[in-house]
Amino acid sequence: MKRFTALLAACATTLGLTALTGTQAAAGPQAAAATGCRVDYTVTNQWQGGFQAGVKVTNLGDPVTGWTLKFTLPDAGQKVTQGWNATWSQSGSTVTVTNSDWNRTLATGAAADLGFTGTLTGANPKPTAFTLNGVACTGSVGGEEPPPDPDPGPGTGTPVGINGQLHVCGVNLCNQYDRPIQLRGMSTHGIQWFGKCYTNASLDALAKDWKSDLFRIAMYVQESGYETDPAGFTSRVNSLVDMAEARGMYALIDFHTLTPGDPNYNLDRAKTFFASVAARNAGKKNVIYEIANEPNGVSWTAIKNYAEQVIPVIRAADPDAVIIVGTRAWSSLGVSEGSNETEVVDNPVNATNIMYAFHFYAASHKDNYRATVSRAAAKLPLFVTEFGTVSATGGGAMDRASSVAWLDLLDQLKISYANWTYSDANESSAAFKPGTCNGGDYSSSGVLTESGALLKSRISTPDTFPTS
Ligand code: IDC
Repeated sequence: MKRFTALLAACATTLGLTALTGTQAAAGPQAAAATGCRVDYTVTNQWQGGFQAGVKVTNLGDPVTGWTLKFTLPDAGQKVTQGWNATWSQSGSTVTVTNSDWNRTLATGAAADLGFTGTLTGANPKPTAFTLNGVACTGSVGGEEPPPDPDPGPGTGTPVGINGQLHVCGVNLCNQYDRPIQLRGMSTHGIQWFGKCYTNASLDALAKDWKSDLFRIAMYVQESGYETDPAGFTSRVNSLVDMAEARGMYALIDFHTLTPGDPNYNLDRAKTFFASVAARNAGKKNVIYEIANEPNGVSWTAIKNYAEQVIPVIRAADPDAVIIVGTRAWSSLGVSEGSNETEVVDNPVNATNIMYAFHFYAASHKDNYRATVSRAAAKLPLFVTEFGTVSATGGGAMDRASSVAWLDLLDQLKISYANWTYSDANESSAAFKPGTCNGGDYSSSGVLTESGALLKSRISTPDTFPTS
């Protein structure tokens, strides 16, 4: 897998990142507006019958407000199936991409990071004839910074470099030295809505400034998610796994079922999705699978039955990865529907190397939930794959006292966690202020919300991963 990644990276360098032409400012007595643009085109992934590409368009002229990018796909078999961060359409071989509201203004030197997945019949020639607002993009390539070397290996300072392939040992998550560890990190918001927040710059900030161990990829199944474009979402998840790997972070692939609450509604989709991502990522050490975000209004028996059908599909392709099973009542171990952990303790999922999810929202879920976790942690391997510092709606005031009590408890029990959300959603659970993802600054304290500041201060303290 390492070799394969290296090959892909090599292809991206030679085939992608293509200089596509610049245009100069018009000179003359009546100086017209300066125009010009550059496009960096990168094939980020390719598979039988399809591919994914990044299109970064940089405005080299005067600032523009409202823009249209056009280009030509040279192979008749290339069809855009899903595009993001703009509105995409195709007519014949011409693709037209129009700004989203949030990126309509491009200052001089500013870039819009776009991307799409496409179908393919044969070769994958790069597009030609890029224009921005009708002007050919002939700007020279500035040269993208290459991503860090993937999978730096044991001994290097990243979380994956130190801990390697994880496994469950007793009620703990253990590293390659068979010692218990705690991973601390952040969850995306729904990637169908907040794709713009997950760029090289934001992932660099997460790995370097936040020193995050973990990046949870929340792939909603409904609400304009996976069910609308299985191939496109699968490929986006895979790209995000690679971006986490390149920075030495664990990637938690979250099959974000929510409504309807019975995961069996999505059983066939789950089998298809996990067969694909498990086969594709089997050789990686940084992948953890979360098979159902929050079952609700459904019995533990039904959830267990779902798990016992999905887990073997993952194991067939990726035998050694840790798998996390959602629990009853929005992954509250049943508490939010009047039950408790005993239903799981008495009737565990019939599989090994698995953990159980526990979720909480600190302003809504307090002492009785903490008591449940304290009890259950002695009997079940728990992983807090999602929690908020606010109310269960994702909004309302942050409850600092309850959040700190929770985080102290998780640290003490070495329970891993991911916080909802690493995004700039207009809700108090988001770590960034609204609008942050329209720019490139994910590092200064001014872009953080109250919740983001608390989480960054907790996550960025040194890890104590045992190495022998
Ligand atoms: C919320 C989002 C919100 C979105 C809503 C419905 O913050 O923007 O409109 O989902 O999709 C969960 C879920 C998670 C929720 C979150 C906050 O796993 O999807 O996100 N929450 O309500 N469980 C408890 C709380």
